[in-house]
Amino acid sequence: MPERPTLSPGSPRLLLVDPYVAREDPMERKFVELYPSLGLLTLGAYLRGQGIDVALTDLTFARDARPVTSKLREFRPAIVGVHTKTLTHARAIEVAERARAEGTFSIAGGPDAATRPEEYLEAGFDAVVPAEGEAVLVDVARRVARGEDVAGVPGTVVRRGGRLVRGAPRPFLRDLDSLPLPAWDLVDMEEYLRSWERSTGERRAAVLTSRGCPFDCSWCSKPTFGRTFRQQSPERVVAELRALRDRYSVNYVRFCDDVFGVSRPWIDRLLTLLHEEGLALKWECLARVDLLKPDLLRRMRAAGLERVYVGVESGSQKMLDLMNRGTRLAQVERTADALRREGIRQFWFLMLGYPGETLDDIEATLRLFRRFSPEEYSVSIAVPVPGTRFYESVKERLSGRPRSTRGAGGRSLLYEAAYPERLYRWQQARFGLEAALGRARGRISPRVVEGIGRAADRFHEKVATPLLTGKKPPAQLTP
Ligand code: B12
Ligand code: SF4
Repeated sequence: MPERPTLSPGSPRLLLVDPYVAREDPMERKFVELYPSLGLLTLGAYLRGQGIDVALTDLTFARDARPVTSKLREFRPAIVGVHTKTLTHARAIEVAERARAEGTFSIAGGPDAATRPEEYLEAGFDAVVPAEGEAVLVDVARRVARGEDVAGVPGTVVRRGGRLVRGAPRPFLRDLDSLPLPAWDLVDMEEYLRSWERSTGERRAAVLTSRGCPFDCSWCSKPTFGRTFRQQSPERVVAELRALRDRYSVNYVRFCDDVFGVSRPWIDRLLTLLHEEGLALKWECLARVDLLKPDLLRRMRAAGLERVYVGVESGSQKMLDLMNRGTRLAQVERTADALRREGIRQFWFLMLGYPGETLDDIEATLRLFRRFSPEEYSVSIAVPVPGTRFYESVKERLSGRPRSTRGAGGRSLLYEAAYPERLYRWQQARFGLEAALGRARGRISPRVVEGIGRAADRFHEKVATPLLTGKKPPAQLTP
């Protein structure tokens, strides 16, 4: 088991909470994607290393937030730290209310609170950390335990007299290798691993090798780490993989980096180490088509790579340029071909409704999709997230706000785009049909598949498009 530092009887106590309740999430019932929050596990390990007594209440497998109150009464922390995502906004607020009822100071961190700290403060949190949490949480925990005010502490936002008081920004941690291994023992790892074993036969865990992303896509929200990019050494990554295998018999890893393998020398070294260590892990990652060169993919496959998530986004070069993706269609084609050749599953992310997109651009995306038939995909409707250039370009035309990044975001139109929402929903259905036809190829006659495809295209052109676009002329929106 991991080493725990000895804590003095007077050590400040801090309770971390993950307010995500999987059974409340309809998507979770369909696609099992359960991993403990790496943010919280890393915070927990770091806080312990600084002499703070930490516990974690993880609601993932719970029915509701009641375990928070029991833990507050049993553990008596000075401070409750809550991880936030848009999806879990309401539950996070409920945790703050439960903390208040027990007289405990509450602090929110993570991507959602970072984007809208004032809402979390108004709803009852005592403080918000809108960035990297390690150093600031240690500072706040010590001050709260000593009964000091935290207003103005670097890295925090609080409310005083109806106004926001922001502390100066804190510098990011320079050396990610200095972070301890995630404190997996703070959650019930066996429950996560069993749930993966039941659905896939594998014992899966998530690993993060870097923080941030050096690219600059116009719609991407990077509330916590901004445009910074830091990575662990390949040696440190292998140490974490070895620990997961030895302690938890993990045999499949999801690398959760925003973009995996940004630096070629780094990934080359990691692949060499994986080979030398003989860890025999299977793995998956999210990467960019411009980085996945065919020779690299061959090496990655040999080192256990099973599946890659790629942000293809659009089949129109004009749209890729408007999104500032920095990728070329030729790179998409080269990568999709190489993935197929190497037998690596590909999951494509596609986006509809970005400003400037016409029906022709959507057709180009559908043609690309048809040509390569990725094994898995997701087609979302562009969501203007506050803080992005996309949001700035459409903020005068908002028609809703992302309440849940799953429910509203990506599935509903939240700004006045070129076409009505029903047109985008119909287009999503066309991708669904295309995927089904792709799967049917090889099982039913190609002539039948082609015939259904042609009939669907005719219906789209003659009936659906005129009906769904109505008479409204496309809005002239450019980012
Ligand atoms: C890995 C990952 C996943 C994995 C694993 C999630 C997990 N359980 O850890 C999977 C694939 C399962 C996943 C699923 C989803 N994800 Co996700 N995911 C990520 C990703 C790429 C990395 C998360 C991570 O580990 N970061 C590294 C750690 C170290 O950072 P961190 O968690 O932010 O924590 C740091 C700070 O935020 C802060 N902090 C965090 N919590 C707290 C608490 C306190 C008290 C304090 C003081 C500080 C603090 O300190 C931490 C350490 O410095 C991020 C993008 C990103 N770069 O963050 C998206 C991201 C978090 N995911 C996102 C989304 C939308 C989702 C889904 C809803 C996707 C979907 N539509 O299905 C689901 C939600 C599932 C869930 N259980 O909540 C969004 C969240 C946006 C939002 N505002 O809510 C992000 C930001 C991506 C994006 N830009 O859109 N995700
Ligand atoms: S979408 Fe991906 S590659 Fe683009 S800026 Fe965001 S994290 Fe980086």
